[in-house]
Parts: sequence; C-alpha cells; structure tokens
Amino acid sequence: MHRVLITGAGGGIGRSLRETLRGIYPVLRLSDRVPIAPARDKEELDQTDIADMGAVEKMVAGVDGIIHLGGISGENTWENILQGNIIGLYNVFEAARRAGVKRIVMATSNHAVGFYPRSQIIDHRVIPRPDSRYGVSKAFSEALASLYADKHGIGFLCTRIGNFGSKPIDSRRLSIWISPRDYTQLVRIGLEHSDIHFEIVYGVSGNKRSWYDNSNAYRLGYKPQDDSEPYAAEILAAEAGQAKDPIAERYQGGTFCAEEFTAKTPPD
Ligand code: 15L
Repeated sequence: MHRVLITGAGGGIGRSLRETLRGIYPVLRLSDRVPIAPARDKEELDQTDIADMGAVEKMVAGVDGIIHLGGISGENTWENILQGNIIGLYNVFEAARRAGVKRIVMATSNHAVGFYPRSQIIDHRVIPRPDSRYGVSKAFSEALASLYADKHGIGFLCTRIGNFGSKPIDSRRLSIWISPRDYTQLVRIGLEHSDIHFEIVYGVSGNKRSWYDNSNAYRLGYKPQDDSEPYAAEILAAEAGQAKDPIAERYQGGTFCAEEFTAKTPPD
C-alpha cells in the first residue's frame, strides 16, 4: 500500500485515523465533502461529494487502498441516505474498480443488524436485520462489496462498527464500543492481510459484555487491546433509576429501533 485514501476524513473516525495511520503508509489522501485541516507532509487533500461520479473518479485516481468512511453516518431522510450511502457508495466502488484499486475497508455498522435482540449473540454470518434507513444502506454496502469482490476481485473488509470513541458513553455502548487503537488495528488488517476476498467483522473492542461472536476478526489476526469493562460500574451507576424505552432496551440497535416504531408487538 503506497497511497491510501480515507473518505469522510473530516469526521470523528477519519480525523482519528489520520493521526494513527500517519507514517504507516507513504501517502494518505484525505477526502471529505467539506474542507478539512490543511495538508501536512505526506498528505494529499481532496474535496469531493461522492454523489458526483466525475469527482469520485478523480478522488480515487492513483490510490492502492481505500478506507471508506464517507456518506451519512446515522439515521436521516431517504433522500440523503440515497445520495450519500447508495449512489455515493456505488460511485466509490465503481470508480475504484475502474481505477484498479485492490482493497477497500468499508465502514458498515451495527445498525445493519440492529434488530437482533440483546439476548442473542450474533456472528458475521447472520442475515441483516437493519433497524433504520441508515441500517438498510449499510446492509446494501455489504451486498455491493460482496458483488465487487466476487465479480471484480476487489478485496473487502466490511467492519460493522459499534461505537467509536475514546471511551464508552452509555450502557448500550459497553457492548459495542471500539477504541481508536483497536479500530486502527482492524483497518490495517483490512489493507495489509495477504488473503482477503470478502469478509465481515465486528468493529468492536474485546468487550466482556459484547453481543457479537467476532471470531472472524480473530481468525484474521485481530487482537483487541481494549475492553469497556473498566468503565462499566460508573456508567451503570449513573444510569440506575433512569426511565428507559423498552424497544430501545430490547434490541442491539437501541434507539435506532425505537425511533418511528409502529408495530403492535415487538419482533422476536
Ligand atoms: C453508528 O453507526 C453511527 O455512525 C454512530 O454515530 C453511532 O450512532 C453508532 O452507530 C452507535 O450505534 O452507537
């Protein structure tokens, strides 16, 4: 990997990877829809709306690998999801194919499978159960990645990210938190592992309270260094006695499941 492109480089995960991958690859190309902090040595800046195919073709020219974080990162209107996460995503994968890119690390999300109950441990083989339009777009991203792997030979690591941050922020995130250094490790596996065709892994730290069987990540060499457990007592004490939405509490996707929920009975 000589030149690695990060899309969505101005967002929280992008800004963090900009630092943790600095010096790991000879050139980082940093792209976002909005202006980002000025380029330093060994960095290239790009401003692209990924819904614009012409701009996307320029964005991917000359890159060896892509970390695709761009697009909409939470629930939104269908029109915005369509532009950013369906059309924009297609443009990135298709332009990558035309440019001969060999590897893509994709930021998919726990919300592609958010309607699995918290009582169930799920692995990378379960069928999608999206909890939102956003979650549907992430399930679409995994399907499109599978197509571009099988038909065009691009290697994909789809990372179903839980919640990225320096520490878990609430009780739900104790099960799905990922630290910056653990996510950096997963991204590097995605770009550098010698044998990746199409893989789904959970982008979570080694959390004791995890809802995921992340054996596929471990098979690829992932050794998480962090666990949310040291934060658990304080978070649980702070939430004790708080009123909670029963739908949000029942499912892994939390409030993404509860928003706009109109079914008479909660699904199994
Ligand atoms: C996501 O997929 C979002 O990108 C992030 O903002 C959080 O909402 C996260 O999921 C989560 O479930 O906590």
